[in-house]
Amino acid sequence: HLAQLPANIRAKVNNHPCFSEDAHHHYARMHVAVAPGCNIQCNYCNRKYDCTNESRPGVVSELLTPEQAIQKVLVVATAIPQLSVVGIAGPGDPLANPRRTFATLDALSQQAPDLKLCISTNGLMLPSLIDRLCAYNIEHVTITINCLDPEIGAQIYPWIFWNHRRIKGRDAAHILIEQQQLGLDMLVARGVLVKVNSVMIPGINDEHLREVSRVVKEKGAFLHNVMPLIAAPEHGTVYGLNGQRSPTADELTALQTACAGNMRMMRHCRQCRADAVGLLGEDRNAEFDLAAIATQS
Ligand code: CLF
Ligand code: SF4
Repeated sequence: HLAQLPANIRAKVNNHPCFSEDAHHHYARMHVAVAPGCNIQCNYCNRKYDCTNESRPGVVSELLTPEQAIQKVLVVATAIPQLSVVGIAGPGDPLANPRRTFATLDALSQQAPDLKLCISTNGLMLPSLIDRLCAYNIEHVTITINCLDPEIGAQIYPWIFWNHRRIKGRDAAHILIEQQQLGLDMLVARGVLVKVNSVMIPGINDEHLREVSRVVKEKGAFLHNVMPLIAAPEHGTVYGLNGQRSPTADELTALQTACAGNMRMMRHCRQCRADAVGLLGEDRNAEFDLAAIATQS
């Protein structure tokens, strides 16, 4: 199916393991966990752990400074020649940590210009930071969009932090949704390939996600990745504690198949840690701990 894409798009996805299912057998990605803070609260997230917009809950990644991140990337790039993408996906939201995120992107674009840069965000700060982001020649951005309706959003997001204030409930969801949709439009207008991640939450947004898929496709998103909510009491999330169930594998597949009639769906996501290293589904991070990097660089 890659062959059916226009040449300029094909060139952007053919070595990105998440944006192309074919590429994930041959190309590796690494995440640098430089972004600790977050500007919203999701009911499926416990902030002691990695951002659950991409990661499985209950996972703790070691935070790196931008300087440590660059050192690590240079070491990994030598050790894993298939490395094609460096992503920032947590442990919080990259755009809620602009100083650390942009320092990392800046250094990477200078010191590792052959690696693609990728970020995954909740989208709240996308419109205001898009020009800074696009200055680094970013071709791939993921926005986690769980709903278009503030009534549904209020059941997923208890609050956001916006213009130095905490905003709650429906108003919070309204602002978040607006910024996500605006950010999507702005990225598409700049030629950035956008993947939309959605967390499937039974009884809350499961039916609604078909509409989300249809709308983001219409707006020009390239790929939709519906991920299952993983909720267990021991993760300490609101959903985990209040008994919210996860979808079954069959329910997830049925929704992905329903959306696939219209939209290009990702089905090979591995819900990676914020410090994952290697091919999707393998994690070689332990080979590259900070002590090992310090001796090699
Ligand atoms: Fe990382 Fe995400 Fe970029 Fe990929 S992961 S920031 S788009 S380079 Fe990929 Fe991992 Fe799924 Fe994410 S398999 S969790 S979709
Ligand atoms: Fe957690 Fe990520 Fe949601 Fe922030 S955006 S609350 S880190 S899942």
